[in-house]
Amino acid sequence: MLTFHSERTKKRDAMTELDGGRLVRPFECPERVDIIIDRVRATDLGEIRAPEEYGLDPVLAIHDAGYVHFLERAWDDWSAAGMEGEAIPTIWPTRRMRGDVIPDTIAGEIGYYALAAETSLCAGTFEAAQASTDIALSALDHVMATGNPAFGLCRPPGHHAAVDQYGGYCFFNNAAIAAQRALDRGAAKVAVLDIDFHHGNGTQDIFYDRDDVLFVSLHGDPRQEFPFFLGHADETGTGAGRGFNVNYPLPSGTGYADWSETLDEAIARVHRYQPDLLIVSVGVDTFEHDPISSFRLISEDFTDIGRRLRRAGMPTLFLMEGGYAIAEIGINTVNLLSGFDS
Ligand code: SP5
Ligand code: ZN
Repeated sequence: MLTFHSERTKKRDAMTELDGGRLVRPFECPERVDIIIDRVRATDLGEIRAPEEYGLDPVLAIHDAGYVHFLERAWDDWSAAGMEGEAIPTIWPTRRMRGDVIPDTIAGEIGYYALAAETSLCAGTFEAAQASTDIALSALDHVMATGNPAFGLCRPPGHHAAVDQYGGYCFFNNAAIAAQRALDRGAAKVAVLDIDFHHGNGTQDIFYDRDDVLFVSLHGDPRQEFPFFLGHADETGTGAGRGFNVNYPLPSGTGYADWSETLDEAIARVHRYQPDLLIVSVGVDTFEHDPISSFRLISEDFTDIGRRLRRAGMPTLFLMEGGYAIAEIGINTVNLLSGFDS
């Protein structure tokens, strides 16, 4: 299958992630892309193409304009305010405070727009986020034009990003932006199947009251795992969207026997929906050696996931989300894609 890739995604190279009270080099680093693309080449998965540029219109079809323009200027404002490190929020509009007045200085704005503190803002973040979205949209257009599958090697990832919030390494919600474009270009129904280890809180929230996008997610139980405050099984959608949000929280230590049984259930739900397009939010942080996750999938399991997705028989767009076991991220990702192709 075709892969869409851009070196522009590497413009984000943050120095810091807040992890266990220390500032460490981020798990979500530019080498992730190099390792995956090397594996795509080594296995002859298929042609690698550069994305087209789409500008901000498709981003603004999902995200709040104030949020997008905040991300565009945040690093400059932070530096201009004389801060010495990367941009990290220290206060949020949490319970018992007001969330309806946006502060007008950077230290307050960043708390308003961040959903988590691990993700530092730095120079190049906005450009990389735009490149990531261009990759998703180019891959989408290929699937829509040909009916053939495509892989968007997005980075930074997207599924934690909500209408007006970034965090969990995500800025623009690539899967949501692609789903909306598919609908705008004639699809009637789109399904997003999120198999990243973490719940796709942003994607869920964006489509929570809609029936034209079905969101189905398998993930670590939010009672134990990031993002902690969304992703429970009783979140099934509201209004027109009732019944079109499906969460499968799974316990720490889940291995492929239980995970794949749940995947089959998820695929069956997607199948009943009969979407015109399936978008798979691909995370390989379900791998047994992932440094920040707790499932136990092994490299061969990813090949089997690809095969099961192929049997679902739908036009399919794969978009990269998480996966941080640097040594194996290329093998696991390409196993999934080649399992689909086989
Ligand atoms: C896209 C995606 O996979 N985002 C995940 C964001 C998770 N951020 C919180 C990470 C907490 C890591 N704690 C790990 C402890 C090991 N030192
Ligand atoms: Zn993840």
